[in-house]
Amino acid sequence: MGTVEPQVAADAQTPVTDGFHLVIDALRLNGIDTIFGLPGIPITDLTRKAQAAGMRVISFRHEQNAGNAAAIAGFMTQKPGICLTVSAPGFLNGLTALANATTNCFPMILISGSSEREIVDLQQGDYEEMDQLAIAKPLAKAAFRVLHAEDIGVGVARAIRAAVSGRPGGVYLDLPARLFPQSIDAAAAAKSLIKVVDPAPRQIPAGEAVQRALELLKGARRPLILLGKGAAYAQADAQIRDLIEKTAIPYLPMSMAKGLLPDTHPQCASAARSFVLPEADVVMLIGARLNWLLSHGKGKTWGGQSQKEWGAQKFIQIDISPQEADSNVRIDAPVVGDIGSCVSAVLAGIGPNWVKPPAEWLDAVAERKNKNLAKMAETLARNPVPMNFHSALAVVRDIIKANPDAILVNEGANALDFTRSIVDMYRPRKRLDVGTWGVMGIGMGFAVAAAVVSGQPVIAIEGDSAFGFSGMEVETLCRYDLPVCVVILNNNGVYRGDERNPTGGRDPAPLVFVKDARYEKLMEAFGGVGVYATSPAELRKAMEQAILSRKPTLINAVIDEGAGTESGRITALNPTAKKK
Ligand code: ADP
Ligand code: TPW
Repeated sequence: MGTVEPQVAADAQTPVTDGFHLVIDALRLNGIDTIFGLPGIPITDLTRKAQAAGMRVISFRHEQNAGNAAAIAGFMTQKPGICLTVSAPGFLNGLTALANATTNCFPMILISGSSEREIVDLQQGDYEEMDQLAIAKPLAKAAFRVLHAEDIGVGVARAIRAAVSGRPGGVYLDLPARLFPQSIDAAAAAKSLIKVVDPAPRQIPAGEAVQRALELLKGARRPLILLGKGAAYAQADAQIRDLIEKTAIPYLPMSMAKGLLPDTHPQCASAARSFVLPEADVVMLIGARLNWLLSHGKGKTWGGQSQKEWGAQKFIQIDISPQEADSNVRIDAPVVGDIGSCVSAVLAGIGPNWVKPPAEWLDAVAERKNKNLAKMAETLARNPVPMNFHSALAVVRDIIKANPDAILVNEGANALDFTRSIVDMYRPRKRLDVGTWGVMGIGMGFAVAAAVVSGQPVIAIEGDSAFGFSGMEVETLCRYDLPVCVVILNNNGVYRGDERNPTGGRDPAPLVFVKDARYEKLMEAFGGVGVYATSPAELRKAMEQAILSRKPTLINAVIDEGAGTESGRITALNPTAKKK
């Protein structure tokens, strides 16, 4: 099943092409210029030929990281990110990223080579045999297989449309090994390709839905706007900013919507989150789901234990998926359409006579916010020895402020929660993190893609456990010489590093790692810059240097092993958490 060169046509005058070239041509015709993947049978030659054809081919050390790279490239660009893998094990390694992309509404296409249908379907034990299409289906928004070279154009076009239209998601495209060397008349092949016209059509909301939303907003005494990562994805930044500033309504960004407006914006209510959620009377969700990250729109977070107490809120929800409304609580005014069109339609209804929300509400939000910000400033000003999350992240905060175009990748538990609340973001789509699942392992895949797609410096703030899931990709950072600065907030373990084996036996406790591990040497092994930092001053110097030099850098920022709580801020989901 190795690679086969295109056959010579019977009539040597007729130019022929093959499946390899058609896949590449179909992608390129649709503006896709980068492939994230890992070569092997039967797609080795596809990676070579793609590079020879001028595509950027970024090879990883594990397919999950290539898949995560593709997914976040899709989020950043609105073009489906491509992940290319070999059959069965490579495909399965990529599948976690595909499922995560679907969960997060990121457009990506996982393209995997597969073995022959006849053998797979009779279960005759082919090399890396697996019914990949069937396995991918429940985890993808759509899944397709192409058997004939003349159908490659249609297969790629369908995959692109499925990934980016409506609610974006992960798509699986199965390409059996025998497809690639199939020879086909070049003129017929060219005609079979499809340049997708309007892959993500605008979806205009109904006038009465917009009116319903406007009525609710106008009647609100304590309105709140919640921005989710769908709002960041939509690239309707100017309209969203306009809506917020014209209405003067306080807003709260979800994690990956931070920076859509600068976090320092006077209307940003992030520092008063636990006040505004239960107090608001009308909440307008823009590209955010009422899932666990928003306590399902009910309970204590929203003002009471019983439905009588929390049921007082009214919700407006702008979303492209007509099925999203009422998923957790009643949505009083669903507005279905793409965010650009919906926000523009709402804006058009906000005339010059718009009355700002009552001063009482705005003052109450401001008061709570300022109190919390002052408290935080006090905590950040402390300089404990050893460093803790706060003193290390105060440095990261300054670095991002000075470099607002840098992209921040973030994973861990405490490392995630503290970074989200301490480090302000100033520009849209600059914060990339664990998303809807809170999944560990996105770090290096996201960092590689962010650097490749944007050319901007990337700062990855990683828990030491989180980093381990994709750590081998530091070699990839060095190989492609990417301007990525990885900062490991190293507290010797999962959540923290001070647990002991209660039996007194030889094995360490399940949550702790090797003490004083020298992660920075991993980066040095491949020619990058490694720094061991035990103080905020050392951390600052190393980060500034990394941004300046654009060299792949790994800073092992040693913090107190007793810093951090089990599960970070989501301890409530973990009723048996060990209290310290
Ligand atoms: P967060 O985790 O930030 O709250 P979610 O991932 O839960 O965000 O929600 C994103 C929502 O945005 C999804 O319900 C998705 O359907 C929606 N969405 C994504 N892209 C668009 C778009 N272009 N227009 C409208 N809605 C969108
Ligand atoms: C794929 C469970 C959530 S957070 C975390 C794990 C293992 C690591 C926390 O430790 P870290 O951060 O990174 O050192 P910190 O700052 O708290 O010390 N497997 C997957 N996803 C998840 N979410 C887990 C396990 C988990």
